[in-house]
Amino acid sequence: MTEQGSQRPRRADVLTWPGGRLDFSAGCLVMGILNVTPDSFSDGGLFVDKDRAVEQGLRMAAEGAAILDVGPESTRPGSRPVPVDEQIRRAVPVIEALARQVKVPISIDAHDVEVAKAALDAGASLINDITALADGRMAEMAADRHVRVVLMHMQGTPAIMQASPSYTDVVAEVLAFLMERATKAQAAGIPRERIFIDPGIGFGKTVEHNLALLRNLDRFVTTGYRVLVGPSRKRFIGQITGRESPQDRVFGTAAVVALCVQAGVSVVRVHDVAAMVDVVRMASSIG
Ligand code: HH2
Repeated sequence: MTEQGSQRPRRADVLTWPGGRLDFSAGCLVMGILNVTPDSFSDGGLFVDKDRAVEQGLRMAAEGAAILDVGPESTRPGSRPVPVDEQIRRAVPVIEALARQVKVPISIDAHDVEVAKAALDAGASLINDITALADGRMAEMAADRHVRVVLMHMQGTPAIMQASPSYTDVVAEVLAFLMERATKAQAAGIPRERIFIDPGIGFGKTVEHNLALLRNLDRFVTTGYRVLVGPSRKRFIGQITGRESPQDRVFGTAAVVALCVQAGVSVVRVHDVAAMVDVVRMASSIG
């Protein structure tokens, strides 16, 4: 183990609950992205059809995804909110079908309580909230339902977040925000081991902000909370590599994923599951 590794907090290797488990004993887990939207920045329109979405979920589970993250609303820069009914209409049938057919836990990418509730009723067991439980009712509901939550940092809202992101010290500010929200979540009754923190790559951040956060992931990991990072195919990778099309950013994503593993991140959220499972395995084996 590296010197940095030996300073990492000790946590239970396996999270279990009735009907589900996440085993972190081999290191980092891969969360597969399943956007059931017409307009997501990378896979928009590919999985609006329920059968195609379910097929993609099954494929990602077979490729080694440990969690499937179903997203019924694009939050790409400039995007607008989608009505709750429409989000439920998009997500619930897919979650119901997948919950019957896969063992891996399903997560709902939602910040509306009604959407999250409908998804949990359909079989999801994790809430991925890009607003870090901004709506207090979400925290209460997550506590009542004994589910796991991802708290993500975002500056502004998707509609305006990339207009002029600004921080004095991006790492300290993002970390302080996440610690405050994690403390609030615990006060609402969500135990510490069920909370994941996420610096929110690309959410109100310039390329430099994203790189500073990625360079300092150890500061997030040493908080003792499990860390989730979502770099997959994002614009900062395109800006650095010159790859215009998100589909051409897989190697760039792989580099980020390898460094996430080295930093002790618990979950990487990605589109290219088979490729990133290999990357995680290799990087974990090296240490
Ligand atoms: N990124 C996106 C959406 N949800 N959730 C977490 N926890 N972390 C992230 O980095 C994250 C997220 C944006 O990516 P994507 O889902 O591929 O695109 P879109 O928002 O256009 O659907």
